[in-house]
Amino acid sequence: MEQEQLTPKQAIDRLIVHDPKQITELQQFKYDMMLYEAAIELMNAKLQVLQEEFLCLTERSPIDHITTRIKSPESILEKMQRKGYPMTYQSLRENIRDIAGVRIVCPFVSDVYEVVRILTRQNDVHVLQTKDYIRHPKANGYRSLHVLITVDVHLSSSVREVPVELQVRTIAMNCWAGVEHQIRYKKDVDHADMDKVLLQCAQLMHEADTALQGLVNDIPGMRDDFGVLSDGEL
Ligand code: 0O2
Repeated sequence: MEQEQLTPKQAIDRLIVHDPKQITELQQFKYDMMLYEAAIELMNAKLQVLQEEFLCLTERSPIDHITTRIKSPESILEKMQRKGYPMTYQSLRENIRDIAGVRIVCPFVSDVYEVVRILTRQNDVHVLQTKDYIRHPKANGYRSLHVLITVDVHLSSSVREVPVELQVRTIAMNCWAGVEHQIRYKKDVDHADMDKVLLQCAQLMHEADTALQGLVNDIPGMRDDFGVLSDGEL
């Protein structure tokens, strides 16, 4: 029999008519997604204001670029399975807190910490958890500062604290993570040295970051604009 072709909207409407339990969850899902989109827009606006202000004051910004994403349904389901969470919508709402993600890429390591300091000082931003994979890199070499925050989203009759995962890293760390992310999906390829080469590359990126930070620290005229990290902080 020929399959009826439905647009996504028609499919959703049909589901709503036929299954009362799924209506609630579907509406809830749409509402939650609206909240995550709003939270990302708010964070984007904050970061753009900071970027503009820094350019105005110092002619350079501690933020090189920003990307945002809403976690894909496949990635959400994969994570729930991997972590052994019950496969229900309620469990998704309780356990998956990185559905809204904002990645901030900075020129220098000191910028990473500076941007996080500035953002988390704001009254409507609340820190839930910090994972510092810069000072404590993952075994594979991954470096990045992860800060799980909530941002206040003002709605028609309430304020919701919506979780957003900030991943803040240098250009070098981002370069490595982007390449590693692509290679990770080719793990079935038989290449004994893959992990070793990735780790070596992560170390090279780290050395580059350390050398560039050293320049910032050593040149007095640059210090005010660029922030300074002491040797022990890298
Ligand atoms: P996507 O595409 O960003 O959704 P998990 O690591 O998922 O078991 P947790 O504690 O939430 O659980 O993770 P963590 O350590 O805070 O990091 C989650 C995210 O950081 C990942 O999201 C990646 O974006 C990034 N990340 C963490 N480790 C690595 C790594 O080794 N390499 C790269 N390239 N990125 C990493 P997702 O869900 O994997 O993907």
